[in-house]
Amino acid sequence: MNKRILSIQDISCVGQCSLTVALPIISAAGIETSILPSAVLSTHTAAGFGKFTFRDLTEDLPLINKHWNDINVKFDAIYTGYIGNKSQIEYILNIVNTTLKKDAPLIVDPAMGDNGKLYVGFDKSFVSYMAKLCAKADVILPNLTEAAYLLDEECKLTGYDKEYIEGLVRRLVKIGAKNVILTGVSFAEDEVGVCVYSSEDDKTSYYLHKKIGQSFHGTGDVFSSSFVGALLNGKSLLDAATIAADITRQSVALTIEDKDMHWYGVEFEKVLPEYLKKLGKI
Ligand code: PXL
Repeated sequence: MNKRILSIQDISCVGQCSLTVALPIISAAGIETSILPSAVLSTHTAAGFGKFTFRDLTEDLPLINKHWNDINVKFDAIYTGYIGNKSQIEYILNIVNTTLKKDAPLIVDPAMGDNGKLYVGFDKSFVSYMAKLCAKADVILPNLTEAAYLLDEECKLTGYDKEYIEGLVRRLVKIGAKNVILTGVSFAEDEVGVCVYSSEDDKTSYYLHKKIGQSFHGTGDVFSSSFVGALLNGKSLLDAATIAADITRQSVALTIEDKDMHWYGVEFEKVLPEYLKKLGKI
């Protein structure tokens, strides 16, 4: 029987992020992907699209959960991303408690900021709620900005060393998360990658690769979704993070190669065959 995951994040109708990324990538990995939209937006909220619509679905969350509980719907994993507002976090914790199978993983991408800043619409109080969700997670996938906000620390984006990174991941597991995949780690100008930390064996590993100068919106969602699909296919934390980093980097490279490229997200669709090869599916 196929595994079934629930992904909770917004639908940005146009913008190549959140559920429009998670659904195709995790489905391609052979995992049935149920979704729970936290909000429906006309586009994502980053600069460039102008004034976006935002339909908040907070009230629907407990109703959907009640129906699922009535018919005993259970999931083999839950993966959360961009959450519409802090009051949704309590509902999501309840969904996790009542629908996640015993010993099944909760994977949390605390998608709330980048480049030292929180996304539009979020504040420190939202961060404290997101920290509560991270506390219950088997794996969290913050970038450097999100890690610093979760710890209520000053955000260092450059000029740090391994000691700083390893301190960050160890302080993050003190919040409660069992494993941390920290993204956007870079010790030299021409490289970037991930730090993988498992609290069980207190071990940090790195996967660093050549940096592509241009950054794109939605790469965090491509990374997290590819990671989740690989993890649920039995890959280790480090192997899943390595596959996800490669898929994200290749998506960026192919987007840049496209002379009619769009600016708002990456053309991850082109890399799906490569993803399936890495998972040993084709
Ligand atoms: O990629 C993260 C993300 C998801 N959803 C929405 C966003 C963003 C980042 O800005 O605006 C609506």
